[in-house]
Amino acid sequence: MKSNLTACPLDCYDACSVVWEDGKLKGDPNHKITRGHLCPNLNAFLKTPRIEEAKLHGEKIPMDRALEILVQKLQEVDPAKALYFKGHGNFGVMGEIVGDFFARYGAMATSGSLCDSAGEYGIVCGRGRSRIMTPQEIAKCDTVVVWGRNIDTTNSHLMPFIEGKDLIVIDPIQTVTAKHADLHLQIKPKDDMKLAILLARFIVMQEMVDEAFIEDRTDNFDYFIDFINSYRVKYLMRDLGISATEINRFLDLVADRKVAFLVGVGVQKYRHGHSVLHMIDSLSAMLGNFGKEGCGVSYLGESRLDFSLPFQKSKSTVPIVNADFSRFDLSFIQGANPAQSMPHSSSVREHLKACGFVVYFGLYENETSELADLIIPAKRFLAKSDLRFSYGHDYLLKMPRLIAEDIGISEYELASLLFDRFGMPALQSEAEILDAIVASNSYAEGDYLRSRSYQEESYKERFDTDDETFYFIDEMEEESLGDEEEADDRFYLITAKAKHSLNSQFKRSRYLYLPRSAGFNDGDWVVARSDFGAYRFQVKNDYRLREDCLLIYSGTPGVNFLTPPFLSQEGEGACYQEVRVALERVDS
Ligand SMILES: Nc1nc2c(c(=O)[nH]1)N[C@H]1C(S)=C(S)[C@@H](COP(=O)(O)OP(=O)(O)OC[C@H]3O[C@@H](n4cnc5c(=O)[nH]c(N)nc54)[C@H](O)[C@@H]3O)O[C@H]1N2
Ligand SMILES: Nc1nc2c(c(=O)[nH]1)N[C@H]1C(S)=C(S)[C@@H](COP(=O)(O)OP(=O)(O)OC[C@H]3O[C@@H](n4cnc5c(=O)[nH]c(N)nc54)[C@H](O)[C@@H]3O)O[C@H]1N2
Ligand code: SF4
Ligand SMILES: [Mo]
Repeated sequence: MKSNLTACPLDCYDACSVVWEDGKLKGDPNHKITRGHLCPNLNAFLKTPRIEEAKLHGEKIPMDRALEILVQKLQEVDPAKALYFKGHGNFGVMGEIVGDFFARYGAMATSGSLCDSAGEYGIVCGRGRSRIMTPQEIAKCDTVVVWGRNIDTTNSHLMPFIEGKDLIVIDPIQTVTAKHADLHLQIKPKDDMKLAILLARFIVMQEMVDEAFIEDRTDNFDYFIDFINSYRVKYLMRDLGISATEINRFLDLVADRKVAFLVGVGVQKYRHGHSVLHMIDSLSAMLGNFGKEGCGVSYLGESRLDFSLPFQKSKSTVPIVNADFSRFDLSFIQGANPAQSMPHSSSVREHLKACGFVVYFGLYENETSELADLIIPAKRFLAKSDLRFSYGHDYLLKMPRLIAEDIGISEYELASLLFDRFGMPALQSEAEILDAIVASNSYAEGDYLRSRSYQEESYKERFDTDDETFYFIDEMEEESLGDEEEADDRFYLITAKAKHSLNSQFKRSRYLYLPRSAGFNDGDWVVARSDFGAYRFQVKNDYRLREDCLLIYSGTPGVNFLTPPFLSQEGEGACYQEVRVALERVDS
């Protein structure tokens, strides 16, 4: 491997290969997927001011002292009353070595995710495992259906792979991709289940079902048919506000074609998020659209499939979505900004204030560092050794230490110190740990490493379920179909990802975006209010929105004051969009 090659450490589908040259981060032109350009987020990385010194209750202290205080606090508290809370501010695997310490120490950790776990649960129900549909495979399709994923913003390196394809976009926002689509179904948020069932009904009526696939590869199709038949076409069409012309156009674009469904987290930020992914998978399966060239459903895939990672995990966990910091005497927060990113911020902040001792281990000052008792600055990825996987492609990327730096401590250094101070066995060296992970399931391709579990046509021979067949969705909790609540003239809240921020890192939006029909001018101030809280925002008009929707980008300060603390029905996911919002005009 070239000595100046590394990878972007950020939580992103693309996992770009990066060249470190003359003190600059540059795209690696030789990487087959990421092809040389970097996005605004990594471009902002070196310019972003970071925490340079440790702090105790807001006062700067030397790092040695901060580490002593950490050790002492850990000795004082009952391990069962300590929480280890990890985010993915840095997507490298070495972050987990700190979790290994906390597992041995006896702390609680978190389960589920703030991100994609509801959807992943639905995929596992149907296919057994969530394999990545790689960009190389996506490139072989005829038609792309982009469903609740904002490719141009969150996954921009995929764009060249779908160039020239017939394109359908299903999104309540007229995204850049939607503007170029052959068909854009601008449905209401949370209506995906209805739409997918409606499309499935038409696929049956128009005799487009792949009978051979159903016979050979699936088991419970009859139950699936009973399930979709329990919803009336007339009702679905009326409620979706969709025309027969639009449905026919959709069917024309997928009939006898190789279809890549590219689904993102947008569709599953609801209680029934697992059912949506299971239903979209079922739609693809009834068309026989798995295990063949260019066919399948791409979601945030299981990046570490079949790799062995030697990190212990805590046996006792609390769901991350509504983890209550106030129940703990010590919370150790690493690579995350829960005071901003978790739903229902008002309670999260109260819980953090009521926690005995909050340690924040991160790169940047943010809402969480403000509430922390002890701040421990992390080292940047350039100054530590690591390895990362991708949830969008099948490469793993080495991130060697490229510079020496005095600021901060690496995850490995911190874990080594804690292992030592708590009398645990000495750690293997960083290089040994990383080499063993690489060796466990990858092969070299020139300067790069790829996963051995990559299958050209995923699920070609078998699905990963117990009996190796695909399992259709055949039931759902009753209230899950969409919004059956009583008439509610409040806005739907969309909280999508922004181009210039990576969750709450880098250049964060401050605005609430509105359709012009809402009657506000750019620069007006409003209080946005939901059943869960309120927050003051400045507004901007956005012509891309439906009349019944508001957009607040996910890193926007205050967005999660509006969102509910619910857990999804399955998968322990967050339900950021299970909410309606009213606006009240206020003076600036
Ligand atoms: N620039 C940038 N890139 C990122 C990130 C970032 O913050 N910034 N974050 C990274 C992370 S952590 C993740 S998980 C991924 C997520 O990336 P994506 O999966 O693309 O997620 P989102 O941007 O949340 O939502 C995608 C789309 O879903 C639409 N949507 C919202 N609600 C619904 C709905 O009910 N139905 C339908 N059909 N569509 C809906 C939104 O309008 C949006 O266009 O992106 C990663 N990449
Ligand atoms: N309303 C709403 N809320 C959302 C979402 C949404 O769509 N809508 N999306 C959710 C999703 S998909 C996700 S993934 C979460 C993300 O939420 P979080 O995991 O909280 O991610 P960030 O807000 O990006 O915070 C990451 C922090 O990691 C720290 N960090 C960066 N690099 C390093 C490092 O090398 N070492 C250490 N120790 N720390 C580091 C930085 O200080 C940064 O502040 O947010 C969720 N929140
Ligand atoms: S954030 Fe994503 S697109 Fe941007 S450089 Fe990193 S991996 Fe590439
Ligand atoms: Mo995420």
